[in-house]
Amino acid sequence: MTFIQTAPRLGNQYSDDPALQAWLSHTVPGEVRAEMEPTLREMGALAGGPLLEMQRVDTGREPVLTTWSPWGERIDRIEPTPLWREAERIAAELGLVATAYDGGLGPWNRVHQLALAYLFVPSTDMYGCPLAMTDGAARTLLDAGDEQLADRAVSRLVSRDPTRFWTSGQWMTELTGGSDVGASTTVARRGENGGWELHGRKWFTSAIASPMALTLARPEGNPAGGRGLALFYVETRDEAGRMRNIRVDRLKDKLGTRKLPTAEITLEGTPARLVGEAADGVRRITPMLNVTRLWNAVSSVAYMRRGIALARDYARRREAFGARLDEQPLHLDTIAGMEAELWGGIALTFRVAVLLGRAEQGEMEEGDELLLRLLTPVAKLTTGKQAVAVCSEALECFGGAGYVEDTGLPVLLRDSQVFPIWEGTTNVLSLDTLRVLGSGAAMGALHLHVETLGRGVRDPGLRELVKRAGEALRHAERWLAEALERGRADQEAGARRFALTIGRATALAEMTAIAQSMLDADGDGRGGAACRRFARAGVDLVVAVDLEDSRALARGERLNGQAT
Ligand code: MFK
Repeated sequence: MTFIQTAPRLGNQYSDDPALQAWLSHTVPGEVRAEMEPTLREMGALAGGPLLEMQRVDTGREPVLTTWSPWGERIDRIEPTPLWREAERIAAELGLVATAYDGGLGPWNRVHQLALAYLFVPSTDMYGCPLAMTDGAARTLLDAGDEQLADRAVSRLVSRDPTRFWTSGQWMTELTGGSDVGASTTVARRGENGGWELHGRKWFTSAIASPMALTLARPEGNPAGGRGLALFYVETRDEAGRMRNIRVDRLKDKLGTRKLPTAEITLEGTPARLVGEAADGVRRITPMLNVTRLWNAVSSVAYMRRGIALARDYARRREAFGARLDEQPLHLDTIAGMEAELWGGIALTFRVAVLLGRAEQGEMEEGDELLLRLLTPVAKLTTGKQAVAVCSEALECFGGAGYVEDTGLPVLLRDSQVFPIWEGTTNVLSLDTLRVLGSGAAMGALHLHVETLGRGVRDPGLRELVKRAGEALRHAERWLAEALERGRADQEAGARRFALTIGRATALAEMTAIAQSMLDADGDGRGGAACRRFARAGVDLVVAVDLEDSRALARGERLNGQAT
């Protein structure tokens, strides 16, 4: 009989996940966890069952932009795929945004919400993107203290009723100002009725089908740069469903995230409402940036987890060279390395969720504010890189099948490649990390945090590892001070290695605390195994690099001198 390979299968994505289980069990107080658990279990079953099946059926479908009606009217209608329509309903009903705002768990609401998102996002082909922006818009509008907008928009953004629920877009990127948002050229003018109208071209507008968006524009007469921009609220369609002076020029033909309608649009006098003062737009939109960066980190670890879950299951089903893959040392070694990265990614990312949760409930402890500001970009940039590496490895675990479209595997890698790019590239966020550390106070808060984690670690092997995390942080700090003496260029050139060291060292310290708690609870050494494995892959990445070498290599120019 012809041999047919069994495909990988997924079970309940909550109960089958040792890394998430370990983090929740050893961080969240028991009574709080008991409150969260039923919804996490429900979401885990959905994500590994009916939602996964819907995703399979939706394979290959993409949103459709219809520019003109049959009778010549410009309509710019965007039709999402069936999976995305269903994802929106589920997201509203199960409170994927709302849980952060109306949950009953106080400072743990964020952890609860983002654990739900972690389970949900990989089975919806990145429906986390509109949800991230929706959450970011709610946070931004609440922080702005605009009561009318809170009534009109926030009540919908955080609604659990699918008929009221709105998602929000975030329109920042322009042709001139990609990462450099301050270079944006969209102009805001007063219209005939005295209200603001926006004119300009937005080059990358994700989730363009959303009923509202937050965007930046420069009120006429304002100075150049980010301070001259202002934050605006836009409702995209009028009562009759027509676009409000917004032309959708085309949808982007992207490498991945293809269910997500990302558009180029032209604003042709779009009515808008100013949020706050008519200046300092970049600063005003930073709550949105920070919330979406955290969602990005959560989605990165969620994609890592999905790749591992598939590879792990397949390894049980696949035989080659006379044995199942999960009996073969090198294959086990490969998956173990991926799993250790996941434990580290979860520990780092959910620490940020804990901090944000406390901040939102006004329950911050000393140093929390600095830690939150520092670890948000660090978690985003660290996990973005991890996700691409782990998803790439996951495909390789399937051999040739991982490279074949209708297995549903290649999309994991294509989608994960977005994580290091959008919401601030690795380099932009590394420079942001330098900016945060400018005062020196944030590094002090981080040392204190790692020392506090270390004080609870008693196992000798784990103590060595938490010591190593502390040493990596001190080395990074010394490098920063020395690089500053050598000049700004030296510091900027090393910013990525520096930021990744902060990320990996913090993750390792967090992991040792979980590992100790696991040992104490019932002698389970898996946490320790994850720490050892994670540490072996490298924690301290700071090295001295010659700027002249970089210049010659990057520009392809001749370098006079001898190899040393
Ligand atoms: C699955 C989930 C993923 C969700 C994805 C959603 C899809 C969205 C698709 C997109 O990718 S949207 C576009 C994303 N674009 C970016 O993220 C922009 C990347 N660039 C930066 O982040 C730059 O660092 C920045 C634009 C912020 C630099 O702009 P400026 O004009 O040079 O601003 P400046 O002077 O550095 O900062 C202005 C103020 O904001 C300063 O405060 P002060 O006015 O008090 O001095 C900064 O300290 C402050 N600031 C900047 N970044 C901040 C911040 N404050 C808090 N948090 C931050 N992150």
